[in-house]
Amino acid sequence: MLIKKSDDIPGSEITDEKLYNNRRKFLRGAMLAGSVGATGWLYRTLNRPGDTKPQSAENDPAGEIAAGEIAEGYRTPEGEPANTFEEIANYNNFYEFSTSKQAVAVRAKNFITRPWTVEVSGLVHKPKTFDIDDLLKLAPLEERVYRFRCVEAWSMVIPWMGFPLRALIDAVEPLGEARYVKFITLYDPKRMPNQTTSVLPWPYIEGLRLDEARHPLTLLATGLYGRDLPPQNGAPVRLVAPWKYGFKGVKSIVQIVFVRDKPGTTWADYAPNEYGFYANVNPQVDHPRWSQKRERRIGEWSMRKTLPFNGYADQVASLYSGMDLNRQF
Ligand SMILES: Nc1nc2c(c(=O)[nH]1)N[C@H]1C(S)=C(S)[C@@H](COP(=O)(O)O)O[C@H]1N2
Ligand SMILES: [Mo]
Repeated sequence: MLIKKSDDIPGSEITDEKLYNNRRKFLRGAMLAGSVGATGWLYRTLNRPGDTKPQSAENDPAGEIAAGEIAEGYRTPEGEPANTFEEIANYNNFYEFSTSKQAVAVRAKNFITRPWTVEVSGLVHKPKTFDIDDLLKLAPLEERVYRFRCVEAWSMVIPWMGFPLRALIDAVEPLGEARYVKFITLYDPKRMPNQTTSVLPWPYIEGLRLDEARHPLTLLATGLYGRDLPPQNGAPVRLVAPWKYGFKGVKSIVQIVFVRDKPGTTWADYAPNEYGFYANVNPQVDHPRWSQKRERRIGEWSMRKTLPFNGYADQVASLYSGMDLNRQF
């Protein structure tokens, strides 16, 4: 993982609240209109142009409006406008397609995500293989605007669509011995071309402690900006735990397994001196090769201060009482 330092030029900030509320109104309107044409118009109207050749929402093959509600308490944070669709969909980490963030969208463009199943197994009373469209019916889709902080010290604000992972956990009824949840990405080198290389061990695996997985902030995300996830962002379903570094947010999940012991996870096993299992955002603990005190918000020039737990400390710090947070990346 590389890092680029940006110059310390103060950036002009867009008034978030007003802009977001407008977006929200437009989003509602577009959902009512319910047509791809209206959606294209929505993104042309609201989004700042991207700086590289952007994939626009308009030519996104999955260009459908997903149903959505904005849950109270999940608005864009003060002074932090949501990143544009173009930014979110054209600057990606998804090593199965490319290690170049700007190349992922192009390489993933024709990644087919229907049909798709997610097998949920392990220490549960009701193991089940869900068809993706049944999985989507487990709970109403909500829009959650979350900060997203990559361990490489860049960040975004992303309006996800999805539902709390807890709804799935409740549906399969974990056994008392289940203490961790393991999430596995698709392994199919024909469809994920970089899996023919050994840049990482495949498949990509991540995990959460069961209480983290049940936390109300933890999402299974199936969309962003009110539409299906683009392939490069982890279609058709990926994990989002906004207080953790981005690599915990495993993409294109095909298997979820409830286990007794802490599972091995891709980055923590690959470079244990650099990445940990917990990976809670912590400005006090530098990465061995760079500082984690500040971050570059994509679309801005000056660096922002990184917040403990990425700004979600009030909601999640109690999960870690008694743990030495400075020993968990
Ligand atoms: N399967 C898989 N999931 C993954 C990754 C990956 O390479 N493969 N990269 C992770 C990293 S490092 C980050 S920062 C986020 C990036 O998500 P985004 O491209 O939607 O912003 O996905 C995470 N999930
Ligand atoms: Mo990342």
